[in-house]
Amino acid sequence: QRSEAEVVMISVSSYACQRRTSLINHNAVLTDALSLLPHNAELNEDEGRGLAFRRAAAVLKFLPEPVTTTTPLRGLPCLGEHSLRVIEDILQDGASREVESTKRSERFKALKVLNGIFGVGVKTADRWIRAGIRYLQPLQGSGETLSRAQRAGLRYYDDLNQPVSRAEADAVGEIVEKAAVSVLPGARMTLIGGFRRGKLTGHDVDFLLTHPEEGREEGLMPKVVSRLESEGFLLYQKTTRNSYLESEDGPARSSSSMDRFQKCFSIFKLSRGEEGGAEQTGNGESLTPSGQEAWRAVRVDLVVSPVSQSAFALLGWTGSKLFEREMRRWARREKAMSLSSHALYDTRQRRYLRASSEEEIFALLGLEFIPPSERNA
Ligand code: TTP
Ligand code: MN
Ligand code: MN
Ligand code: MN
Repeated sequence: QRSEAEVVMISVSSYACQRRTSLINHNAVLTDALSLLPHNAELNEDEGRGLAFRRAAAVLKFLPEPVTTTTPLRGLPCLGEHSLRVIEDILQDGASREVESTKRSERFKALKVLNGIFGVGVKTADRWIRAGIRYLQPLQGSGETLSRAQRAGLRYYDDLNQPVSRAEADAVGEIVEKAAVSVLPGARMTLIGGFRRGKLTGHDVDFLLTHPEEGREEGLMPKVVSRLESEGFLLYQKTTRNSYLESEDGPARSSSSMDRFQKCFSIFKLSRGEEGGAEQTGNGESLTPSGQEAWRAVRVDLVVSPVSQSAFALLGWTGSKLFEREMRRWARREKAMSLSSHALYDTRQRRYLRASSEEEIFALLGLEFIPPSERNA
């Protein structure tokens, strides 16, 4: 009979993109605790350490059973001394002193509130905290100059911190698809992000738009956005060129393809109750019979991709973020390739590798295909 340690050690790759991570997490108590620590590490501008905690949590998420002792964990990848100490404390004492004192700290509490504002990143939150701003009320009276995004984030703070349900995601999908097809017949919409991975709730809803004929998708985003705007569905929107690409290390890509890759970060006005119905009351003040407001604000991300890049866009926008990160690490370190949401570049052959499906991309990278529902690392 094999020991527990052996069974576990045989099957755990250090790359999350080689592991099948479903939504069933047998170690949520431990991963919840570990996931607080990256927050803290990143706040102290220690991104490497933050990533280490994320990787450790991802290994625990993958395990087929609840962990009861740290013995079988020794020898697993990504679990460093620090993570093991936190796990051991929780298993022995029911809580980790480090995690509990983090949770109690004023700094952490303030970070959670301020970081929960749409448009506020860790750096801004940190600056505000150092200026003595801890909560929403003081921020509003502080004289800090807020961006348009941050003002919208404050206005819809409660709604945006309320998880989005699958029914709401589908309702938004119907609205977006109708708008896309009406401004560009034949346009295709795909649900991406966490909901494509099977999550039951999300912090937003993400959609990929494309058209089967290359080039027809050009200019689609502004058209969709103004259609949605004229129909009264948008409380906020910011359309940008894809700057995500530029921040990645990789070979320079032709600017023509970059110009076409557009995304829109938006806040939708979604009517309550009759999800699925795309009807808009037009009266923001009206209440439902139960006394709720008749609509709520929902964060929605849209991205438009030319069909030639749509497999890469689909893969890159399905997540999880750690899974994506690990795929790029695998590509770079093990295959000397550069993967982005646009393309796969082989640095030895000095050429781009084409792919028209996610399956092909995994194959080009020498990876076993992992379906979206098992990318929840
Ligand atoms: P998110 O919507 O941030 O995350 P999620 O959908 O996995 O989870 P949640 O329920 O919290 O919304 O990001 C989805 C994917 O989009 C993620 O894999 C990263 C990718 N992405 C980009 O590729 N470029 C971008 O500019 C952004 C914002 C996200
Ligand atoms: Mn499992
Ligand atoms: Mn999302
Ligand atoms: Mn998103």
